[in-house]
Amino acid sequence: MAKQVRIGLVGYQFMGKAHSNAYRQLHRFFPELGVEPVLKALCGRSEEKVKAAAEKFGFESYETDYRKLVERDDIDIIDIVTPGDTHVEIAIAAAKAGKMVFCEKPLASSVDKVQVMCDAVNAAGVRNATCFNYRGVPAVKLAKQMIQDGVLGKIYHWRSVYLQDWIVDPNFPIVWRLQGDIAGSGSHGDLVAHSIDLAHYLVGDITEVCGMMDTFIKQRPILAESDDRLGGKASDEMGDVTVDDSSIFLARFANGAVGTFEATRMAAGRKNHNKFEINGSKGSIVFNMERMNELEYYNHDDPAELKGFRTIQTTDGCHPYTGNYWPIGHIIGYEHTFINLIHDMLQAWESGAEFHPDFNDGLKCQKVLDAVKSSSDTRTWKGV
Ligand code: SOE
Repeated sequence: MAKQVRIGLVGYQFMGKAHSNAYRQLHRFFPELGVEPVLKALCGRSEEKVKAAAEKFGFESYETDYRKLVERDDIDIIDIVTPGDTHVEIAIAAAKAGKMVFCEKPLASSVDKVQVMCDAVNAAGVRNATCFNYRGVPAVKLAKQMIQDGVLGKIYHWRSVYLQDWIVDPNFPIVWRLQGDIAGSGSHGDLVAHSIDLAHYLVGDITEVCGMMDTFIKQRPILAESDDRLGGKASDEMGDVTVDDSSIFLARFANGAVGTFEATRMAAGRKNHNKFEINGSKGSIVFNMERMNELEYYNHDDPAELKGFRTIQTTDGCHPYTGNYWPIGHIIGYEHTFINLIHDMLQAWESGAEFHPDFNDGLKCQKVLDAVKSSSDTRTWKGV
């Protein structure tokens, strides 16, 4: 009989859908984990909407005030998937109530705020995790194993682009991800945060940055009504865009590697082009989320006549997570990154082992984000 872990989820739009789906699927694909998530309560401010979402996602109950949710004694983990400006207060309340806290990235909009969240979970001694879901991609975990095993040798270069195009249309409305007071930043915290976390995970700590952040479309229609697919209906009124459209920076790593990072939501034709290349003394790897079931690998030690990038299909059962899904070659998708990350998080929850990415990893990421912003504002290199 699997042990139950009882989930209280705050927020029910795009990420609410992704997280609640992951909890529902987990036990079906990973029965040996011995932990089964139970969707106890969904929380949101509008009773009508949260009730409908709770029914749709399969929650047993709903709450309209997160303060009531965190106090419930039938909940073990508070999962926060609301817009960024609400994370701090909910995380603090959850930690004070003794609950484990799982929170979407970026944790907050500044190092100071994220530090407050870290202090709260540390003071309460509660487990915590940050949803950097791309750590749950089989190819990314394989990349981690290869680097740890020395397959790439000494790492010289990190090169990432995270490109999307969903705000290219100047009439795309100012949803919360385009509002600085809510999201904190634009492509910076939304996209480059993922690349920073992957770089930390795969290469190591970033120590110095030189950044350039820009906003191309400074006014857009004000939002009339949001949907759960990043967009919504535009009104006739115009408003200011208060976040970056594009964020680019150079970085130095503590281990001597160097990196380039680029993120934008204005790259026409690019949908979820979360790509990185790592070059080491013994070879290179390339990953692209748009082809997430593959990892390209170049082995510098191959015989000269056979040298060239090969494409590893990471669907073979021997690759991380994949033995729990489909027969060889039957691919997985975006939603599985959440199932896999939550699998690892709950495995650690059950065993009491340390888990990453935790709030401290979120803080490390935020330190880089803030340093890049400050570098861009002052047009100088900044230490992290
Ligand atoms: C939108 O840019 C978005 O959904 C991000 O908010 C997610 O973090 C990223 O994984 C995919 O794109």
